Amino acid sequence: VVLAFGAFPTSKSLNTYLDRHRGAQTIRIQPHLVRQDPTARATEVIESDVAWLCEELAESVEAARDSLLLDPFQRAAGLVAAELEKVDSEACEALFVYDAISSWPDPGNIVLASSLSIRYADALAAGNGKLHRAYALRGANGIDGTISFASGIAQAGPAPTLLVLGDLAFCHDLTGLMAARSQSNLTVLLLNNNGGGIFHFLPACGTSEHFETIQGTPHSLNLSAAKDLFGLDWRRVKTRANLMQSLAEDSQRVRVLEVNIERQENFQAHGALIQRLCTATTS
Ligand SMILES: Cc1ncc(C[n+]2csc(CCOP(=O)(O)OP(=O)(O)O)c2C)c(N)n1
Repeated sequence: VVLAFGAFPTSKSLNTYLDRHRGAQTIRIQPHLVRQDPTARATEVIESDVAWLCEELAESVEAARDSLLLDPFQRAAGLVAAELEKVDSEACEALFVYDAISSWPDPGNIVLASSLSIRYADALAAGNGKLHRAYALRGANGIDGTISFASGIAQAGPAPTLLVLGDLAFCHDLTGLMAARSQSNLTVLLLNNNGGGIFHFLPACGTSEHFETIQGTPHSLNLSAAKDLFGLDWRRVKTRANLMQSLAEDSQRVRVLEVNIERQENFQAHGALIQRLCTATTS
């Protein structure tokens, strides 16, 4: 039985997994009856206040620690975490994201931009036992408004806030730095791969001579010029050790840590990393 709460999930891995188990009884629980099931998996829809229903269910359900799902997932997460400790690649954006989130203070906020940032965190940094509040913004279409969003979260309280985003999302909301610049509790991990890194993960990548113009969209801007414009603490981070050093240092201003990895190189290193993690969890 699958209980589905809230909006339709965006995670491709989760959707693929749920599609593989279409035979399962799937009950959607949502506060209204507006259809939220584009792939028609639900066998039933219950209109209810979600928090109230969860509380009521919790009263009548006996918690089982030896869950069929939880245990294998936790075992796999443990194996992945152990393997990640041994990986020393410097060519993989995901590992910079993993390091930053793993070392981020607790309690703290993590803001994940659309595109690869949220996928990296989803793949590698889940369940590290820390009290992190994770935020993501769909915006009007995905990569818009991200810096302003993170600025609002940093302003809402003293907790240290880490924003992870790509260079196009950064450019899209550059003026968000106007509002953000007084937030010394905000750190921006900028994954600058000079364009849309996510498109290298699509099957269409490399099939057309127009790929770079239409999807890669390199801008070749010197983004660190924003340092003077907005009075930022800007550091170019070349290695994962550099990143850890920079994170450990105090900053009185908004801190931007810029990582530069070439898109195709990142794509290949990422594939090798995932392959290695799969092997570690299945062998
Ligand atoms: C406002 C908006 N414009 C365009 C898109 C289409 N889009 C999806 S991902 C992406 C690339 C984003 O590049 P970047 O922010 O640098 O992140 P990366 O892909 O490198 O992780 C684009 C342009 C979108 N989602 N939202």
